[in-house]
Amino acid sequence: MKLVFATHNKNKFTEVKAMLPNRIELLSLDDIGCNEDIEETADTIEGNAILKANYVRNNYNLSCFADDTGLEVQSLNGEPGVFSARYAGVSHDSNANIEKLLKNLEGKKDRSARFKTAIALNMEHEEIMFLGICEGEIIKELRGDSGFGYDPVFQPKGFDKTFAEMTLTQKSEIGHRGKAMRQLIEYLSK
Ligand code: ITT
Repeated sequence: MKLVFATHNKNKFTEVKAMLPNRIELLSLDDIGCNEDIEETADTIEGNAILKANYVRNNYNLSCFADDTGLEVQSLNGEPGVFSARYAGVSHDSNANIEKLLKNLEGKKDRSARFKTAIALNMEHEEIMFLGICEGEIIKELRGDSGFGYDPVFQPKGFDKTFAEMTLTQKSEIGHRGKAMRQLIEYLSK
């Protein structure tokens, strides 16, 4: 079975590919010749996942899924949320995003946060959404150099390591993307 994963984020692609059984051949946007930046104009994480999956389905007529992920920080009213990639203004500058996040949390007692992943699957006659949430907190300094994005400052609940201090397998076992992906895999195996 061939399935396109509609992402330009190579770290996400690596995480997802490592979880999928061999019988699913995962294609990247590069593999199908899609170099466009798919616009994320929805105001929810779920909405943006649907936009990305629909874009590939409508333009390339291929079965596809897309992941949209956001970091929701309790004491910042759910920010950066849907703006996680461009929190500091420049899209995908993780260092600037983390710097802004730590600054906005200065002096706040409540540092609880959660990652939320929405995976939208779009196959012929089937459009389904899978959600994965991982609760945790934002620590005060950066720790670890694995992973990507906000991983160096996110410590999942019940662990004393950040995601950036974990292996890919550990992160996937407890993380938001892993939770959503396992539902997708179960659905595809039916
Ligand atoms: P695509 O839209 O091409 O999939 P993206 O990087 O724009 O890639 P998102 O909009 O879903 O992906 O993600 C928003 C940002 O949230 C992303 O740029 C990262 O900084 C951060 N992020 C997403 N997943 C993460 C994870 O597992 N760990 C840490 N940060 C993550």
